[in-house]
Amino acid sequence: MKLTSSQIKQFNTDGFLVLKNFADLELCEEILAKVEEHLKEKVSPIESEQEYLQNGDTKVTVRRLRQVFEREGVFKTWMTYPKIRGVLKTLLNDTPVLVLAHHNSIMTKMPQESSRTSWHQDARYWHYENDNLISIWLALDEEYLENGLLEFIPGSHKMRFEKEQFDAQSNFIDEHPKNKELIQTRVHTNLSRGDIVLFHCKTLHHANKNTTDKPKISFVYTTKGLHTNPIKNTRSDFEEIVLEEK
Ligand SMILES: O=C(O)CCC(=O)C(=O)O
Repeated sequence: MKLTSSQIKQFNTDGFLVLKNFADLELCEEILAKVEEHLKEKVSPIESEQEYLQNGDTKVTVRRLRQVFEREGVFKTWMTYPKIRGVLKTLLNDTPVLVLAHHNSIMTKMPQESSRTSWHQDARYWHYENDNLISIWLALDEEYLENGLLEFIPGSHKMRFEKEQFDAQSNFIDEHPKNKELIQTRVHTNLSRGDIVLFHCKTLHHANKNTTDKPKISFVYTTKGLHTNPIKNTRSDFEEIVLEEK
């Protein structure tokens, strides 16, 4: 698939781009069926809500199924989807490479038990020579504000911030006077099954908790340009897969 010049401009200006009806619906359904199995058995590695909140609770509510690439053929099929390769090549201006160290995951928001994800830039814990990294978010069902849809701050991937605007976990502080006005510029687009959002690793985004009675399940993975090297001996220095155009 080829992006239009206005889509390319939109990504470069805003730091994210929504592509509606992108993924095959049958594939989404197959992914969902497998996800349900992994969630039921809490197949590791996972990130739990309790460890994320560091609240000492011994209960385990899955927040994220991690390292999913090798788990199921349909997960691999999505992460190597031929239709997306040209899109990523255009936006990265380089050959896309799958980064298995980060966002190689299924993200969940369980009713009642999910947490809010504060404003942040994904690059906060990543270690690369530059910022040419894009994540791909796939909605596996309806996503809207009440069940924890992602919201973005347009243009934030190009902004410079002071250290004091972030807390100790590198979350962009809601109540900081310098942040409040910017946060008001946030935008969202409701998503349906098969829609994707491509977002730059420095675009500020957040998501509320799920206040509905149905789980929200999404797939998220990260890619980088071939010439964007991880810093040696960091978490980012991990397995990668080159996505040649098909
Ligand atoms: O669904 C969410 O809570 C947001 C996830 C997110 O922003 C992330 O994984 O970087």
